[in-house]
Amino acid sequence: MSGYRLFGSRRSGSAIAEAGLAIAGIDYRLIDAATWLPESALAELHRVNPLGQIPTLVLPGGEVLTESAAILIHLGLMHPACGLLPDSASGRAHVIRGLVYLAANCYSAISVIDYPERWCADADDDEPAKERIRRGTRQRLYHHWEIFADAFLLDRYLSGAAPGALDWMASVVSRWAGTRSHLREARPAFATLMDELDRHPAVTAVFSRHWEE
Ligand SMILES: N[C@@H](CCC(=O)N[C@@H](CS)C(=O)NCC(=O)O)C(=O)O
Repeated sequence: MSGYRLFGSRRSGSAIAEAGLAIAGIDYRLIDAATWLPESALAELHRVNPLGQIPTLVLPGGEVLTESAAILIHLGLMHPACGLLPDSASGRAHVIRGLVYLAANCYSAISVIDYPERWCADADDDEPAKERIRRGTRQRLYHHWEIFADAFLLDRYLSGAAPGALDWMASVVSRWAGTRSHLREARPAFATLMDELDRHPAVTAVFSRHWEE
C-alpha cells in the first residue's frame, strides 16, 4: 500500500497528526481505529502499533511513526517551508522541548485518567481507588499545564510569531480532562490563546471534523 496511512478517530489525538499533515500539504488515507471502538480497524492498528494508540502514521515506505510529537517533528523536518517548526535552531529547540514536555507531562496523564486500572494493581473493580488516581492525576496535570503556560510562549504564539507544531499539539491536548476550565481560572491569557487556536483557519477543517460534526 503506497501513500500515507493514518490510524485515527474523531475527538482524539489523531487531530494533532491530521493538523500537521494538512499544514504540510500531505494527502493521506484515514483509517478509523481506536481501542474504544471494537468494530474499527483495531487488529490492523495493533499490527503496526502494539500499544493500539492513535495517532499512528504509516509512511509511504512502510515505516511506522507513533507519538504525536514525533509525527509533528518528522513532518516539520521533511517540509521545512510549511512552518510547523521554526527556521532558527533556537526556535526549533524550544518547540521540540515543548512537544516532548506535552507528551511526557500532559498527554501521558490523560491515559492515566482514562484508564486508572492500568496503573494500579487489582483496581479493576475498585471504583474509589480509580477515582483517587483520577483526582490526583488531574491535579498534577493542571500543575504541569500551569508550568507550561508560564514557560513556553515564544512570541505571539508558542512556536513563534506564527502558530506551529507546539501550538497545535497544545490546543488539542488542552481540550481534555477539564484542562481548559482550569486554565481559564489559573492562566486566563493562555486559555484565550488556546481558544483562538481552536478557530484558526489553518486547522478549521480538521478540528471542526473532530469536534463539531
Ligand atoms: N504517546 C502517545 C499517546 C497517544 C494516546 O494515548 N492516544 C489515545 C487517544 S487520544 C489512545 O489511542 N488511547 C487508547 C488506549 O490507550 O487504549 C502520543 O503522544 O501520541
